[in-house]
Amino acid sequence: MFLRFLIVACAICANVSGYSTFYEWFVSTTDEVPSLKLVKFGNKSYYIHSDFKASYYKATQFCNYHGMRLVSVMSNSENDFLHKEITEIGFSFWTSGTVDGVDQWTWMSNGRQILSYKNWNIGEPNNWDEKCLEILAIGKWNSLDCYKSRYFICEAPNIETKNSGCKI
Ligand SMILES: [Ca+2]
Repeated sequence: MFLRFLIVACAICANVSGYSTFYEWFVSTTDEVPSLKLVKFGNKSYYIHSDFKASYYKATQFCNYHGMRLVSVMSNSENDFLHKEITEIGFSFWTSGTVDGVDQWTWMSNGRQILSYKNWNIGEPNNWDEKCLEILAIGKWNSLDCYKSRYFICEAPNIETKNSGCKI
């Protein structure tokens, strides 16, 4: 009796919230996983996160939770692409760049030292207490206290479809 009441109540509830049948409501709960809006450039996909600001560490955690990593900017063309994406938003964004104890800046997401391509703003990096790298809305890089709150960019390799390259 109680089970019947529960099913009827759920059916009514589902109807009120926009589902025409209890079955539709029941099935829909399994396929409503929110997905991140990605933009692609080269062999990477990016998530430009501007919903809330976070520290470098929380930004890293967010990207990892979603199967991504905080962005590493490996070339001028990649920096230009990201600059165009963030300039309209008008704020700076965390990257995975950070500095170790011997003043060597490194992209934490891939372990590569920042050597061949750099795009520091004039006078940067400028403060030993600023150990994380943000990309400014103007496209230049700034060293910043890792605990400051900023928007951030996650990246992931493009996923190839299983049958890519197959001829039909
Ligand atoms: Ca700085």
